[in-house]
Amino acid sequence: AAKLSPEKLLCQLRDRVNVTMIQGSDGPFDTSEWQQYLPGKSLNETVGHLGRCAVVSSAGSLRSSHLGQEIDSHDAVLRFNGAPIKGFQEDVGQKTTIRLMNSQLVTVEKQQFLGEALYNTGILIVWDPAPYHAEIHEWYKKPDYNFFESYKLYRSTHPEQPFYILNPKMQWQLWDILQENSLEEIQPNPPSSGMLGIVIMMTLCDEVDVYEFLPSKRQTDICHYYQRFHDRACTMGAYHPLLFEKNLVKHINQGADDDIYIHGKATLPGFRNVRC
Ligand code: NCC
Repeated sequence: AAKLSPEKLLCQLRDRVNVTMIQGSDGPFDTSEWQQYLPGKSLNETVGHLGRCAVVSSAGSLRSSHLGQEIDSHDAVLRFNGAPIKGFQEDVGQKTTIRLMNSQLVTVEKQQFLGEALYNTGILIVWDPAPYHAEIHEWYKKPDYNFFESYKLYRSTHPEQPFYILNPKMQWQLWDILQENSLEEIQPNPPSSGMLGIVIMMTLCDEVDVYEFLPSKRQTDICHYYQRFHDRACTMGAYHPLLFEKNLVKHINQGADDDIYIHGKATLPGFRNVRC
C-alpha cells in the first residue's frame, strides 16, 4: 500500500467521504413518526458558513495547556462525548458549537445524558458503529447500541436544540482511506469520534485547528483531561484504529511541527479550500 501525497490524500477525503446526517427522506426514517423527531434544517443551514474551527480532543495532555483562550477564539468549537467545560475553561475553553457523541454514551450513560446540563449547549450529533458498508436499513435493525429511544426522548424534552444522527456510511468510507494509506492491516472497527469529528469540521469550515489529537510534549497516560484514569490505549487506540488516524492527520497537517510539540495543535484545510 503506497502512501499518497498529502494533496492527493486530501482530495480522496474530500471526494470519497460523504458527510451527511440522517434526513426524514432516508430509508427507514421516512415515517411520520420520525419526521417529528429529526431536525427540519440541514446541519449546513444550522451552522452557516464557518471560518476558523477548533476540534478539542479529550486527551489528558490538555491539562495545564492554557489553550482555553486560543480555542475560544475560533468561530466554532467541536467537543466529544461527556467532555466537560466547567472547571477546565483555562485549558479547554468554554465555547461549544457542536458536541459529537457515540451511541454508547447516549444509551449506556442515558441518565447522565438526559439529565446533565452539559449536553444542553450547542448542536448535538450522535453516531453508532455500523457493520462494514451496511445499508441504512440493515444498520437500523441492528445498531451497535440501540440509541433511538434515548434520542427520541431527548428530542421531546429539548425540541429547540438541533440534534442530528450521523449517516453511518461515512465511517467506512473514511476507514477505507485509512486502510489504503496504512502499511499494516488495521482493525476492522470504525474510526474514533475524534477522527469523525475532524472530518465533519473539514466539511463545514474554511480551516480546522485540532487540539491534542496529535499529542504534544504534555503527552501522558492519563486518559482524559477531566479524569484521573490512566490507560495508554486512550491515546494509542485499541478498539478504534486511532494510531492510523493520527498518522493520517500528521501526514495532511499544514501547521508547523513545533505547533504540535508545544501546543498539540495540527492545522487542516477545510474541503472548500482543497483544489484537486
Ligand atoms: O475517550 P473519548 O473517545 O470520549 O475521547 C474522544 C476523542 O478524543 C481523542 N482522544 C481521547 C483521549 C486520548 N488520550 N487521546 C485522544 O486522542 C480520540 O480521538 C477520541 O475519539 C470515542 O471515540 O467515542 C471514545 O469514547 C469513549 C467513551 O465511550 C465516551 O467517552 C463516553 O463515556 C470510549 N471509551 C470507552 O468505551 C471506555 C473510547 O474508547 C472512545
